Amino acid sequence: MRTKKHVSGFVSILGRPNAGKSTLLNALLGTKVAIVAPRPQTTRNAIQGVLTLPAAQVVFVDTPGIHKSTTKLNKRMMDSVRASAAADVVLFLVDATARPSDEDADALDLVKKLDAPVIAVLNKVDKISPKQKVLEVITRYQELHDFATFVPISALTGDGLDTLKQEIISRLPLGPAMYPKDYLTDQPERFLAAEMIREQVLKLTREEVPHAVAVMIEKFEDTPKLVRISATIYVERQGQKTIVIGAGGSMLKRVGTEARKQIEEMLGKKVFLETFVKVQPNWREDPEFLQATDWRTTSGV
Ligand SMILES: Nc1nc2c(ncn2[C@@H]2O[C@H](COP(=O)(O)OP(=O)(O)OP(=O)(O)O)[C@@H](O)[C@H]2O)c(=O)[nH]1
Ligand SMILES: [Mg+2]
Repeated sequence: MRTKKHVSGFVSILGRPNAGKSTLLNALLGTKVAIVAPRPQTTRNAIQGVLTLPAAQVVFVDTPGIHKSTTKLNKRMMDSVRASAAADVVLFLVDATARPSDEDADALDLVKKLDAPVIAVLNKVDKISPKQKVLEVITRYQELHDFATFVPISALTGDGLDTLKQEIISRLPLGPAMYPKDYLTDQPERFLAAEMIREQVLKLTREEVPHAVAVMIEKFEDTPKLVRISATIYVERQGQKTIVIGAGGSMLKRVGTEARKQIEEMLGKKVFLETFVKVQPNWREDPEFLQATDWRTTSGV
C-alpha cells in the first residue's frame, strides 16, 4: 500500500575501479543486473537498477570506476560517471582493503562537487581482520571529506546491507514510485546478453585482453521456444583473437557455454548462442564503433 510516507529517488554508486560497485548493485537488488569481474574497468556504461519496497523506490545507478581517462572509450566512460553523479544520495564506495592511491584524490574531487549527501561505504570488510582495522580506514576518510555517514559492508556476503538500505532510505525525499514495481533495469535484453558474454571473456583472460574486448549482438531472434543469438566478440589485435578462441576453439567454447547459461537464466528460456571473434584495430579510439556498442546512442547493440 502506498502511504504518504512513500519515498523515492536516485542513488548513484561512485568509486574507484574494482571497488565492488556492480557487486553491490546486484546484492542490493537480489538479482544480477550488472556484470562483475576481478579486473578494473569492467563497467563501461552507467546502468540503472531499481529496488522497489513497500514504502520506497530506489533507483540505483551503477557507474564505471573513476579513473584517469586516456582513450576515447575511457573518456566516454568518465563522461557517463559525471552525468550520473548528481543524485538524491551518493554512495562513495571504497575498497577498504586497498592502499590509498593518486586516483583516490580524483574520485574525491568528483564527489566534493556534489550537493547531495555522500555516504562512504567501506566494502570488502569480509577480508579485513581484526575488525578494528575498519576504524582506521574510517579515520582516514573522515579527514578527507565531510561524509554524511560511514557504513562498512561486504557486498559479497551481504554484511551491512540492511543498515546501508536504511541509511539511504532515511535520506530520500517523499515521493511516489517512478517505475512499475516489477521494473528492474534500463538495459535492454540485447545489451545484457552482450555484457554477459563480455563478462566471461573478462573472467577467463588476463592482462591487456579484457580492456581490448567489446561485444556486439548481430542477431537476437525471439521465437516461442528458443532465443537465437549471434554475437561478435571484437578484439584489437590478431594475438588477442588467438587467445579468445583458444586451442582448438576451447576458450571460445567455454565463454559461449557459460554466457549461454547466464542468458538463459535471465530470459527464462532456452538460448542458441553462436559467437564469432573479429579483429577491429584501435576500436577504443573509434567514435562510430563506440557509439555502436552503447545502447543509449543506438538500437544496434
Ligand atoms: N572479498 C570481497 N570481494 C568483493 C566484494 N565486493 C566485490 N568484490 C570483488 O571485487 C571485484 C570487483 O567487483 P566489481 O563489482 O566488478 O567492481 P566494480 O567497482 O563494479 O568495478 P568496475 O566496474 O571495474 O569499476 C570482483 O572480483 C568481486 O567479486 C566484497 O565485499 N568482498
Ligand atoms: Mg562495475
